[in-house]
Amino acid sequence: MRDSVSPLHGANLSIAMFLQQPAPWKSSVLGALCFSADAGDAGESQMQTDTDIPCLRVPMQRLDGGDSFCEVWRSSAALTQGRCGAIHYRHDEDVLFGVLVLPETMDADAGKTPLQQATESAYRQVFALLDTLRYPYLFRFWNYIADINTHSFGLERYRQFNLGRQDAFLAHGRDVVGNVPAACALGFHPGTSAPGPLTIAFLAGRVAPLNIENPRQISAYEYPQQYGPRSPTFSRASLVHLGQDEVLFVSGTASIVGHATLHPSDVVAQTRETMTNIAAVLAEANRLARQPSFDLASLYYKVYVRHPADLVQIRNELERIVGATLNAVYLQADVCRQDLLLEIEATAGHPLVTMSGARN
Ligand code: 3EB
Repeated sequence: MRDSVSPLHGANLSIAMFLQQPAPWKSSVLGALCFSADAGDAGESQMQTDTDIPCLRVPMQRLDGGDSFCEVWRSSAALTQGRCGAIHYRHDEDVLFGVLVLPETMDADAGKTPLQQATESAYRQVFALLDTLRYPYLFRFWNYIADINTHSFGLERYRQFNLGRQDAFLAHGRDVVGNVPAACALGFHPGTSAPGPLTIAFLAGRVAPLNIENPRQISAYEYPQQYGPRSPTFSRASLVHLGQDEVLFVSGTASIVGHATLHPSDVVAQTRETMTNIAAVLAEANRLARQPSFDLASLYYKVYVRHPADLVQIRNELERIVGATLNAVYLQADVCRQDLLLEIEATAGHPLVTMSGARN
C-alpha cells in the first residue's frame, strides 16, 4: 500500500535533490511539477533526458529561498509509463499522472483563437487517453498559461482558455457543472515573445471523487457572463478514496466571495479571505469525508503571489492563521483576475484508521 500520512503527495524537493535520488526512488515516482524561473537550468535539461519521469516544467520563480521546487507524486505499486500525442504519463492500477505542453501555433480556424484551440486540443487528448486506458475520473488539473491576463482577439487569454476547456468537456460528453475536477489556473511570463506554451498536469483514477463546493462562493461553473463567455470548469475541491487513504485536492482559491473579488488592493485582507475560503472548503470536506480530520495545519500549500514584494506580508499572515507548522511554498505567478493578488492551492491526505487503530 501507499506511504502513510501523505500517500500520493510524496515529496517537495529541489531539482538538484530530485536528480540525486536513487533509482528505486525514481521508479516509484508517478510524476512531478517542477518550478524554476531559469528555463535553461542545467539540472532541468538533465531531468528531461536522464529520467522517463513525466515532469512538468513550469517557468515560475520560487520566492521563498531555493532556486527550484519539485512537487513529486508517488506510488508504492508497480508503474507503467507511456506517451500518447503530447501527453507523457505514468500510472499504477489506481492512479494516472500526466503532463503535456502544447505550443499555441495552430492557425486561426473557425473563429477560435490559438490558445483556445491549444486548450481544446490538450483537454481532448487527456480525455481520449483516459478513455483508452480506463481512468475515467479526473481528480485534479494544474493549468499554466502564458500571459494569462493579456487581451488578444478581443478577449482576455484566461477567457479564451475557458472557452477551449469547456468545449473539450462538452465534446467528450463530460459534465460542465457539478461533477467537474479540482483545478488551478495561473499565469507565467514566457522567455520569448511568442505566447505559450500551454502547460498542463493532471491526476486521474478509477474511483469517482467527491466534488466539493464552497458555500461562501458561487460555483465557478456558474459564474455570471461578466467573467467571460464561458464559465470556468472546475470544482472547489475533490476528495478521493485511494486504497487505504483519503486524499483531498483543494483547488486554487482566492479572495472571492459570491462571485466578486474582495479587498482588491489589500494583500493581507486577501490572504485572510482566501484562508477563510479554504477553511470553508475543509468544513465541507469534513462533512463528506469518512474521516473528518482535515484542518488548516495539515495541508500542503502552494501559494501563488502576483507581486514578489508582497511575500513577507502574505507569509506572516499565513503563519498567524495556520501556525508555525505551516507547510507552504511560494511562487511568482499571475492570477486569473487582474485584481487578485494571490491564489492558494492545497493537498492533504490521511490513512483511514479503524476504531482499533488498524487501517481498514
Ligand atoms: C477563482 O476562484 C479563482 O480556471 O481552473 C481558481 C482555480 C481559479 C481554478 C481554473 C481558476 C481556476 O475563480 C481562479
